[in-house]
Amino acid sequence: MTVPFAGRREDQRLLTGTGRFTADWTLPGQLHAAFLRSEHAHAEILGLDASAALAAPGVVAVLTGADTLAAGFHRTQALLPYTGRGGEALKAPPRPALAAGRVRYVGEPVALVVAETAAQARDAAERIAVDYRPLPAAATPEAALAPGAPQIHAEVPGNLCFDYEYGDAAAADAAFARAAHVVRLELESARVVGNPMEPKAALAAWDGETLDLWTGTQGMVALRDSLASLTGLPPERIRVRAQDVGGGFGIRGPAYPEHAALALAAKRLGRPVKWVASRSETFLSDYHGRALRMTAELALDAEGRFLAIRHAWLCDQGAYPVATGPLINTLNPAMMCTGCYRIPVVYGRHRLAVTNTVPVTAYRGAGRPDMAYVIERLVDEAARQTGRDRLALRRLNLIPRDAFPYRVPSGAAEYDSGDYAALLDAAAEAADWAGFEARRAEAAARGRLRGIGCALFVEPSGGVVPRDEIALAFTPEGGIVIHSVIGPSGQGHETVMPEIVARALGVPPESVTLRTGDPEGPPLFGGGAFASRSMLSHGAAGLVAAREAVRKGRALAAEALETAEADIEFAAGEYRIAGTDRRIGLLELARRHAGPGPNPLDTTAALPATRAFPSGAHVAEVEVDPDTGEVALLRYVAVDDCGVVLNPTLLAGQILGGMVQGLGQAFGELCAYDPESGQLLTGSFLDYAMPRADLLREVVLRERCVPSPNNPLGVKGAGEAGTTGALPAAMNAVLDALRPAGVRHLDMPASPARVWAALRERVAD
Ligand code: SMO
Repeated sequence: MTVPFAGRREDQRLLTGTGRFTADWTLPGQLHAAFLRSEHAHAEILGLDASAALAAPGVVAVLTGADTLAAGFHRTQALLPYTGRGGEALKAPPRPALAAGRVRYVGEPVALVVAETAAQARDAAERIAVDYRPLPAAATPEAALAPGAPQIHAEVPGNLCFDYEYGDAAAADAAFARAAHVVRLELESARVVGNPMEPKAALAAWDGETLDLWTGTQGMVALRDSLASLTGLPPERIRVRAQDVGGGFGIRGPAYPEHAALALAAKRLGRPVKWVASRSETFLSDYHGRALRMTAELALDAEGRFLAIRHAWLCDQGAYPVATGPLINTLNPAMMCTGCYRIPVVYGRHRLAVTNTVPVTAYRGAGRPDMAYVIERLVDEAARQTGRDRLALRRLNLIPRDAFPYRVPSGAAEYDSGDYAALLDAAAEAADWAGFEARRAEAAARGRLRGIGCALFVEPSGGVVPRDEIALAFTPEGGIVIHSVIGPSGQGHETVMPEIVARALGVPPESVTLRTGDPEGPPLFGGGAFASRSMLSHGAAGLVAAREAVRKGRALAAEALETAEADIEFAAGEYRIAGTDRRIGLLELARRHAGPGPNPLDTTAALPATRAFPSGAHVAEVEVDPDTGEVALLRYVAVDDCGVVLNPTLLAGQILGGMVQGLGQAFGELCAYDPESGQLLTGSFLDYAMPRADLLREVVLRERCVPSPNNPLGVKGAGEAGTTGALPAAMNAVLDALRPAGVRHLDMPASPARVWAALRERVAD
């Protein structure tokens, strides 16, 4: 039965249970796998006995680190295209597909069992006996960098894998020396778990010499190249396939050791091998996010003007630096290091440490929410310490709208366009900021602590890979297929990509469909759906391709209409001889040229990657119950400049989704390790508080678009803006509520327990 649905094109399939996620793929003769994982944070593997597992019912094979090492699947995956302090490159140790000789975090894959059923594989994995010699572990970056800390990798002396700096240290020292006020904050953006709805899963099969890998991905090429670097397999021998992906968020970007181990098993056994992680396994083995300690200092003159800002970050990379992990802790923050403010001098130093914990990579925002968080908390603190109004202090220091393109003093970025003052005004108005003190008084009469907080941010989107390619294929049935490696995971690309192309071609959107990750399609290069980049990369490439198809059609139309090409004009999907009613539709023209081979209108476009800089002003209003520490988020206003709006429904979905993900971190999510043993303490939803629908009451979303001049669509990106604004807006509101009660400091998450404790340990100054 077909249910009529007027929303996104993909919703018909997803809402009627006919989506195809990784676990839904089944190949003839497929086997099932289970991983045995390390129970130690750091240990030597003295011996491994798989004989009982091999004798268990249904078991076909057991692979260990010896096998993956012999196959050469222990390679260095993470590289940075630039050096840090003292010209030193990132120290990247090899990443084993299965641990050989040593385990470095709880959950690291040690052995792979392949059996006829998944239950048999799981049962047999428990029969593997591993003889471990436990080693001292370093479960925090402070512990890892301390003198005498256990050495986690021979390649990373002192466990410091990268030491990055930007800006001008001497100029910053001078500015701080002559400042009228200096404000300093130490904050944490604690480790979080991505928790996509779809757990990690993969199905590996070999077709001759080529690996087919079905798995959750944010981009077929990105995952392919990452897996190639992990295994040494040539990229052209890997085909990454996916139809539906249940959440990406950054952690479905890079390849995992499980992918490599499954690939090897499938090759050895000559049969497809499938693996689906449990939720507990997802907690223990998906890349984690954030894990940052941040110190920031702001220097102000006597009038409240910002003179300089200094950042010092300590970034936990986990046990292995992963492809995107180091990048997000260096370049992304350096591009945002002065926020929306005209601060002439900056210096930042970010130290990246390896620890005996799950590796950390990009997680929605990838360094952006953290930098926005620390800057906006700092500005609020500066306002409080200098006795200034929070909004007035911001307005005094904003980058004005006529200052674009604006070069960030770190030199890492040039902001394309924006109107930050307008965002702030619109947000303050929509939030009724002016009427807040009356609401605070009314709440106080009820014994409640009410607070309001705002956050302004500007963040990078796009970039990451050199170019993005799109192909348009005109089908014999009279439709158009967009081939892309974009890697959607719920954003609505199947709806918006055809809209972009259809609009440019003047054809009905229903005649255009998006096909991603189609191995039979043309070979394309391009980045995936990360860094809020899909529309300004693939979307804009779609527009370029559509325009090129129109251009190609002119000569064919001239021929069909028996006239000179110069006489042809194109509008509303039709070629016409200027000044006459003789015309032919684009789709009709394509149909006439349909044949067994490619259509002459088929087009491939490559768009060099560009960046844009979305910005926003978010306001949160909260009420705290001082008896329980419970925080109610009463109202949230988000005013965003994401550039040109392509589809308002999808934009709202992106902003809302990002916002809830950020609010999850602000109010509940925390991935905790025992600092001594390195055991993961929050390994299930019983211990790890995900946001629920009742978190949100009233939400107001507005946009104030300033088109980006950097791409043909004028878009700026929206995938991470909600998260970037949510952390600082929410926490500034909570601190505003708690300050009258004497609380000066609070780290995320503002959970009832933490808020309650802070109210009892209030620090007067
Ligand atoms: S955190 Mo993202 O997928 O750049």
